[in-house]
Amino acid sequence: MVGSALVRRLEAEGFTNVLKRDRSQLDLTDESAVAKFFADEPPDVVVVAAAKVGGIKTNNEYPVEFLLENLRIQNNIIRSAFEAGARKLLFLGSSCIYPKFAPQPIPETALLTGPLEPTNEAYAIAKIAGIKLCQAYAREYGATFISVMPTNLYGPNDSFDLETSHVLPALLRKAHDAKTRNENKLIVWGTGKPRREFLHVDDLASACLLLLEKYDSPEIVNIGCGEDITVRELAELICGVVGFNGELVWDATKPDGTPRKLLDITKIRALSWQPTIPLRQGIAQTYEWFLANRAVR
Ligand code: GFB
Repeated sequence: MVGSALVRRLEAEGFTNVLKRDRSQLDLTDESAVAKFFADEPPDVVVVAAAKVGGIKTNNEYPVEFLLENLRIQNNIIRSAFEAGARKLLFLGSSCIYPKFAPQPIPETALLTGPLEPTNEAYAIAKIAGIKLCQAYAREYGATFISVMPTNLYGPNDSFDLETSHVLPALLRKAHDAKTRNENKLIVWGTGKPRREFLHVDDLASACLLLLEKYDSPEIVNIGCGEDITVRELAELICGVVGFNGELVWDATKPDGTPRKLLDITKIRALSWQPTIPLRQGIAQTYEWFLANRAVR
């Protein structure tokens, strides 16, 4: 989702020299394959958008895979980028790197000030290792390797798998399925009380391009929209967009996760960036994409 949004944005800006490989062409967990790719076609700028990602359930159930795959992917890319002489690298982290009970909105300085949320600790630890590796290359070798921390993202090319996806695409699909099957109930995980901040992936892409042009510090930068809503409010918003009028049923056997993770975006705003896609509009656009590309009719 993030990689394709970046490519869309770069191509819209007129770049014709974007090097991309999909999973079938290059296995990023394969150290020698990644080293060969970078040696054969040394890039000027590198964005580490690839990662094993997923929602609360799969993060919680597969900590080994989230740790190992993410460490392998990011270590291989960051190291090979440096060896190949890349001028700049941007590493994508996540808002889950911050402590479970961080002050809200969460400033970048909250990193490593308290215990993590257990449901995504493995993923968070891998992402923190990625940030630290970029900062280590900057300190030890003077590399311009920067890191950004996006809030919960959504948009075209997201995963809509009901078991492994994040809340927004999962609820879009559940509401769509319930509507098309004429069901009157929609099951939502947890209590509906946790608060989450959602950013359209095209807004993330514009922030990344700006930082690639204007920001060289190894200090991390948050990227969010500055507002959060409860999971219940999100579910109601999605039902409105999809046109599902049934009842929400809460499944308390599923975890809530962290109570709140609203990012402090003072730093990126100071660089004259701001999000442009309001949540309702972004959900409507993502639903259209889902209907055209993923929905089973
Ligand atoms: O988006 P989500 O899976 O992950 O869940 P996190 C957010 C909230 O939505 C939780 C609730 O309180 C879920 O219980 N929820 C309600 C649902 N219904 C559903 C549903 O059908 N599917 C899903 N997935 N959730 C993730 C981390 O945390 O955030 C990742 O696990 C990553 O590591 C990502 O950092 C940004 O927001 O809790």
